[in-house]
Amino acid sequence: MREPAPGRDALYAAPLATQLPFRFDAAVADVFQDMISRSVPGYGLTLQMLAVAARRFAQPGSACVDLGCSLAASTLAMRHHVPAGVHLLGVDNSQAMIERARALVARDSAQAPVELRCADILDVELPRASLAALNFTLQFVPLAERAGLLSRIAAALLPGGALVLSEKLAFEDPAEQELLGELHHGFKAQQGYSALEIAQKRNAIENVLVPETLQMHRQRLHEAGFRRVTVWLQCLNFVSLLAIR
Ligand code: GEK
Repeated sequence: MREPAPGRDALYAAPLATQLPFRFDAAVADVFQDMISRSVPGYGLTLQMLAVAARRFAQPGSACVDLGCSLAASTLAMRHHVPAGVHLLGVDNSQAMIERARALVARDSAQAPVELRCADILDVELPRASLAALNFTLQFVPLAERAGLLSRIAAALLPGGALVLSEKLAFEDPAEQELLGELHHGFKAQQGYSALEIAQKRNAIENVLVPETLQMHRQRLHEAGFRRVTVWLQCLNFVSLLAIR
């Protein structure tokens, strides 16, 4: 198991000769906790809300699943609040993330069993679950695969089970898109990222992270079989939805 280096993200700090598309490789995994905390307004609160969801929705004899688990932050947020008899499954297709996540889970004090699997969430067989987290992951899944994935999650959830879906948003109104994009960059600047870092990261992530509108998410969740869909957190162009089966 590889111990995660709790590094500060400076991956885009120096001018890059060639700009490669963003990948969840070892360099990103090493600084991921810092990167996501300083890039996603409300990220810490989404983790706190997953703990609230675990208390409300996790049922003994079922699983809580964390799809696109990265360093298992959402898994661990749930793990500390599930009742006895719940097991957790975290899935990520980045080997670098899973290696570091295993080390973090090994150091964690909670008791509920955790399995971390290096796999594509589009292929993995989902266990019978009472709570699922897609915390900033659907945005990396090809558009054509998103509806099928949500239907599979809905089918795996017990009646009354819930999905927490957190995403970066796009807006139909160009002025709203521009304003919230600008404010998001303002947030990143306030978190200590330079203008060069913000610009180089934006170029790297373009076409890798593909955001959609809130209306699209709501509609697709209903079509997948969720009977209640509600926004329970939003900060700028980042939203978290609670969808109940
Ligand atoms: C958190 N949820 O800290 N199969 C498996 N994993 C995938 C796939 C896929 N098809 N596509 C992307 N990933 C975490 C944060 S990060 C969000 C999630 C971000 C994985 C990818 O390897 C990465 O680890 C994660 O999804 C997205 O609560 O970086 O903005």
